[in-house]
Order: sequence, then C-alpha cells, then structure tokens
Amino acid sequence: MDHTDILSLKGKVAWVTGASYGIGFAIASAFAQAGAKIAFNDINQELVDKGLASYKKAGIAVKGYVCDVTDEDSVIKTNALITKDLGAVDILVNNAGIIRRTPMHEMEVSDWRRVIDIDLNAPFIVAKAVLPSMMERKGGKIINICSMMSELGRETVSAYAAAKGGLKMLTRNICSEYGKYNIQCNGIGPGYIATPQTAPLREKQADGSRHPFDSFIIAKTPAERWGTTEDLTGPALFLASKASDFVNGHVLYVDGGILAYIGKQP
Ligand code: NAP
Ligand code: GCO
Repeated sequence: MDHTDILSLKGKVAWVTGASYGIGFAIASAFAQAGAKIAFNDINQELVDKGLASYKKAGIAVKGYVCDVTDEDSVIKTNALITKDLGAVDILVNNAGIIRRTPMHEMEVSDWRRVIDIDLNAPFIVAKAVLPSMMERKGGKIINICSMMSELGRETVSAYAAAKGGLKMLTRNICSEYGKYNIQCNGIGPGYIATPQTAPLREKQADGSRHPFDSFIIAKTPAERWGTTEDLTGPALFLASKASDFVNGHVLYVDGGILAYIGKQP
C-alpha cells in the first residue's frame, strides 16, 4: 500500500452542515485543501453569504446552500442540488448544532425539543438522505460531531447531553447497519473549543479576570488550554479519508486529555 496520499480527498464530494463559521468552517476548509469539492449549508441566505465571503477570503472554493437541517424536504432537495452541482456526496459531516444552557427544571419544553431536533434528529435526517447513494456506490464516510457531553453531564446542558449521547449511539448504529456497504460512520468528540458557541463561557469578568468557567476548563484540561478549530482538522481528515477505512462506529475524542483526567485539586 502506498501511503503518500493516504489523507487525500481528491475527487471526493463533502457536505459539511452548518459550516459558515466555527468547527464546520475549519473542517470544510481542510477538506478542500485535501482536494475535496465542498458543499455547506446554513439556515438563511444572509448566513450562507457570510460563509461564502469567509471561504472566498481564505481562498477556498465551496458551494453554499440554504437549508435547515431539521427540515427533511429541504435536506432532500439540498442533497439533490449538491449531487447536480458537485456529484453525489461521499463524505457527510453532521456539524450543525446548538446548545441551550438552562437548569433543567426551568427549561421550556420547546427549547429542549429544538436542541434534540438540531443536534440529534437532524444528523438522522441528513444521513438518511445521503445513505442510499452511498450504499449504491458501495462507499461513504459519515462523521458526526459529538461532544464531551456524549460521555459526561454537567449542570444546565441536559438537552445537549441527551442529544450528543444519542448521537454517539446513532453513530454506532449507522456503523452496525451500513458497514457491509463499506460505509464508515464515526464521531469526533471535541473538547472545549474556542468558537462562538462557547464564547459566553470565556467572557472576561468586569474586573478583567477570566470567566470562572474558563479557568475551570484550563484546570480540567491536561493541555492547559482551550482547543482551536484547527485541532479538529487532522482527526476529521483521518476519518474522511481511506486512512480510516477499517475504523467504524468509533468516537474520536479530541479534547486535550479531558476525559482521561480527574482534574486538579483546588
Ligand atoms: P457554532 O460556532 O455555534 O456553529 C454551529 C453552526 O451550526 C453555525 O454555523 C450554525 O448556524 C449552524 N446551525 C445551527 N442550527 C442549524 C440548522 N438548523 N441548520 C443548519 N445549520 C445550523 O458551533 P461550533 O462550536 O462550531 O460547533 C459545531 C459543532 O460542534 C456543533 O455540533 C457543536 O455542538 C459541536 N461541538 C462544539 C464544541 C465547542 O467547544 N465549540 C465542543 C464539542 C462539540 P447559525 O449561524 O444559523 O447559528
Ligand atoms: C458547555 C459547552 C459544551 C461544549 C462541548 C464540549 O456548555 O458545557 O458548550 O457542552 O461546547 O460540546 O465538548
């Protein structure tokens, strides 16, 4: 086996959901540099245009589509459009996600449902849309962006933890059901990554000191820092490429060691 191009995605079509910025943007950019043709979506034209401008600035060619990943009709139409514009999807990254931080006993049921809908139901909806063509072509890669909360709980994130725990099991089930078609479905479990989603947890205090949660994460991470979106690109390339053709149903935690560590004595 020649390993020179083992991480190459040349000629592959990759759809990264919710990738106007943040983790999805970094993964889509890395895939483009590895040779893939990239499609991304966001929920409205303004956000898609913003994303397109960021990719253009970074010198990355992509196609952007308006699509709410919770809307099955829109997902089916978007998959058909991507197939027409770029070719059938070889690599799907279920990245779009939201979080609501509210104590569970105060959480509105509508907020709970929205989190489960975007973080768990949507990966099912988008994977369902791309699977038939992957099965027909006997190959495909599905990467679900999981979380520390696929393994751990913490106060205020009940819906998110329930969804990301479910997403880990959906990952294992897609592997179980479609491995025979040479489809690999794996997860990435990012640790605490500096993106807009976690910005409220890093806000400076009025006196200029660190947010207590920021200090807590530094103390809880053996690497003693927050992750960057670039920390996730190598692992994503591995799971999207032929380098991982016999890796299936796995969640690769990219967390600077959080899950291995009991934490510092205060
Ligand atoms: P982010 O900065 O908030 O980006 C999330 C993206 O998803 C945004 O582009 C957002 O678009 C999009 N999105 C939300 N709802 C959508 C919908 N219904 N349809 C289409 N797109 C939608 O988050 P991130 O930190 O990059 O997180 C990306 C993924 O990694 C998420 O699944 C998140 O849970 C997971 N994750 C993040 C961390 C972390 O520390 N940051 C750690 C572990 C896992 P809008 O512009 O419309 O909001
Ligand atoms: C939180 C965080 C997280 C993450 C992430 C950790 O409030 O605890 O936002 O849940 O961003 O998913 O892996």
